[in-house]
Amino acid sequence: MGLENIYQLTTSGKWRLRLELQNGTSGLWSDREYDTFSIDSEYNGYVLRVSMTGFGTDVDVLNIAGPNCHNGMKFSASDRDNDRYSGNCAVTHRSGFWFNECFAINLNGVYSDSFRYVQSNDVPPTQLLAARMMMKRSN
Ligand SMILES: [Ca+2]
Repeated sequence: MGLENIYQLTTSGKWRLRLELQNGTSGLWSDREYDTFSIDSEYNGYVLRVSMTGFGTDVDVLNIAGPNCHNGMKFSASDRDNDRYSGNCAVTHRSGFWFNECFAINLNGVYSDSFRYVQSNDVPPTQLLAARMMMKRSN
């Protein structure tokens, strides 16, 4: 589903976002759910807005504290540098995403390369085998 479609859908009602991630080493799936999910218009750079309440078993990977936080960032692509990095994260990591400087997770990343996420700021990134993003209207 494209960004414009997500924007159009999330302009009305309240939407949830569910992420399912398959660990590239163990093959195990983990998931997390955001209570709210929307993106802004193209004019506003399709800014990502998510919020999560309560505690999951994994870190809030889209809203991790520090320079890798995705929440509130515009979407960047190879021809549209909206990140806070001096270069272009989308070029460096060969994918479009809501990059900051650059990412805690890269759901559009290149397999066995930039398709990975951080579980904690203290440990090396985890490679991903597969990932799903699902959205659901909650009211
Ligand atoms: Ca940049």
